[in-house]
Amino acid sequence: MKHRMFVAALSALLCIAAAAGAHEYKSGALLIVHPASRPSAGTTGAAYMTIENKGGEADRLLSAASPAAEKTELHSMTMDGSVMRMRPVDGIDLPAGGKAAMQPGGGFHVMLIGLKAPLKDGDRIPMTLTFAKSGKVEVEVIVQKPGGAPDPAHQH
Ligand SMILES: [Cu+2]
Repeated sequence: MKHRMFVAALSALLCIAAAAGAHEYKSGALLIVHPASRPSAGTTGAAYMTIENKGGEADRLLSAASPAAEKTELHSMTMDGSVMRMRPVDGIDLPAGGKAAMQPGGGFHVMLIGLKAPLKDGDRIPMTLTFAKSGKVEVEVIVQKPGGAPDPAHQH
C-alpha cells in the first residue's frame, strides 16, 4: 500500500516536471510545440518552436506578434561558410502532414526586436501567431536558460 502511494506521488511529480519543461498548443490541424526563448542581454531576442501541420491542406505562418517587443520578424538562418546569416522571410510554409522547425542554430525563428525589458529566465511572454488558413493562435513563449553559453546567433 505504502509502495503504491509512493509510485503515484512519483508519477504525479514527473507529470509536473514534463509540463514545466515542454508545453504545446493545438489549433485545428496545427500542433505548436514548446514556444521558447532564451534570456537576452539586450533588446533583441529570438523565439523558437516546432509547428506541425497534421491536416491534409498546406498552411503558412504569416507573422508573429508580441506585446513584449516593438517589432517581430520571421527570420531564416543559414550558414554561409562558417558565418551564420539571418534574413527576414515573409512566411514559413507548413506543408500538409509536414512541420517547420524553428530552433537555435538553424532553420527559422521569430526575431523579437526592441524588447521592452530584457528576457529573464522563467519569464513567459504572450505571442500571437497568424496563419494563412488557421488564423490567429495565441501561445506563451517560455524563457529558459540554455545549457550555459549565450545564444551566439543573436548578438547582432
Ligand atoms: Cu533573427
